[in-house]
Amino acid sequence: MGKLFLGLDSSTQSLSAVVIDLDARKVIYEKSINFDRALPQFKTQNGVLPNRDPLVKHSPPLLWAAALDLLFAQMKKDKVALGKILAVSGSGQQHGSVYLNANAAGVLAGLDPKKSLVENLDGVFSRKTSPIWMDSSTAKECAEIRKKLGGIKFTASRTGSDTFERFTGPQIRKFYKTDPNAYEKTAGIALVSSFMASLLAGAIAPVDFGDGAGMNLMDVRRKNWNHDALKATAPSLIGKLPTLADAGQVIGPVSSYFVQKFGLNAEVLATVWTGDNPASALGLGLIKPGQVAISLGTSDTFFGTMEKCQTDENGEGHVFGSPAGGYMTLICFKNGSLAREKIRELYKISDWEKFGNLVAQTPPGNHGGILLPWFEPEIVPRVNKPGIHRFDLDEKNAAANCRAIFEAQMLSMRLHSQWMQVAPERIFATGGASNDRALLQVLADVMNCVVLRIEVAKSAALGAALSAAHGWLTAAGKNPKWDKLVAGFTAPVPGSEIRPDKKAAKIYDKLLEKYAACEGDALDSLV
Ligand code: XUL
Repeated sequence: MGKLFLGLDSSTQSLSAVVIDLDARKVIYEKSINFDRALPQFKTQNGVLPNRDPLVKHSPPLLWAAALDLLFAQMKKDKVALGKILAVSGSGQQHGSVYLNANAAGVLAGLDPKKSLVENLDGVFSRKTSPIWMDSSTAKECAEIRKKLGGIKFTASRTGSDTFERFTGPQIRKFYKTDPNAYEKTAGIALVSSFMASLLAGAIAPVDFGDGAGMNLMDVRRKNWNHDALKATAPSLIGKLPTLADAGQVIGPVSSYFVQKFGLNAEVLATVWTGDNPASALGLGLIKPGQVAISLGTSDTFFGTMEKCQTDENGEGHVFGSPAGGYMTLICFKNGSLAREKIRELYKISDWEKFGNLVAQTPPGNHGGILLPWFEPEIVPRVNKPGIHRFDLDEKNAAANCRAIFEAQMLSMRLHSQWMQVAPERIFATGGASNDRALLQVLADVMNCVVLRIEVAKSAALGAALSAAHGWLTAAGKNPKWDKLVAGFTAPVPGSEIRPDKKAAKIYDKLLEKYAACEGDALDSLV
């Protein structure tokens, strides 16, 4: 058995573990605890507490702590060699925040293994529930902070992103405005990632530069708290925020709670966690500037790595610190598979193969037909009034509409990622819809770039395990190299390479201009 590292991922609906054997370059164990099913006493639906206001999305932080106990118990039951693990790291759903009172640090330092984590944490919260990334109830606070920081461009260039409803700063401001007493009693504010790391370390953990950039509070270039942003958010905030650090940096030995209760070695290192997207980027092997992955899931996400910090003047994309050094960008298109499925339903197409055949019956460029598929409110571009818009496209022509949705989504990605100034050599595609070769061909042609499919189950937890390995090796003075670390864990699916068709690529260069004009017209009509 080689060197073992544990990566955890605390996501919206579940807590997952991945154990890697670094020397064998293998994932040797993986497991997930589904919150709703395993911990029904917290009464969550898909990990979120029901609320009368559809914009408010909170979760109980104790649920995450209870899941950590359950997951370790499960690993012990499954006879994972917990005593051989050298370091633990993790990732959390981004932006969510946990509010701790003055008792927290003491309680964390003395976690009692005779009690559960939930029992231990009784009385450490100044706010019972945590707003999470799905919350969109802070439009007012976003506008207030953005205004104080000098508008979209300045907010984005300082903090890495324009203010967004789900980001932590606007959420903190709303808490301060609606419950100033509880805000005052808050001694520490953690992210989901740093809260979980604090449990493992038995001490208040730092926030890393990846997840920290999802708060609208960190200076993304200097990598420290930005005092103007803090001032625009809430009073006395600096005293409530943890320090900032690199993901994977050693915090100290793991709390004796986990040693005594689950048999971890007393020398296991607890390290700084990061956000699930930065961790996923690592898990997908994105470690060099210019590498791009596109995750085609419920929503479509565009990830890219950059050496220098380049922020989006239009405020649509985000820049986070990358755990592998440098920066990563993230652009989230909400109407991903959701919109593709809606078109399939609309034209009563029974499966994706038939859908792909219809796409193949139409030429690249679709004779100039454009479809804007905003079935749901869209993040990029910002659309609050959902609806679909057709330009030079016959609604009755099923094949043309199937091609049009693929083309519109890929053209939108190209258009809205131009600010990154990254010309990728190849693009990795992942997520459910990356099985669809017709879609990937459109992607390759629109981007004029080779596309390769990559399949990594639990990419965030794998990235976290790699981050733990990096932290441990660094602490041992070994100067680990990221390309060597990730090698062997992530590889493109053999035979999945799709090359761009040069003729089609030229057609899309032209169509991009038309797409941008149509998008502009549609957005104007919504104002
Ligand atoms: C990223 C974001 C989501 C969450 C999901 O900005 O809000 O991807 O991180 O867990």
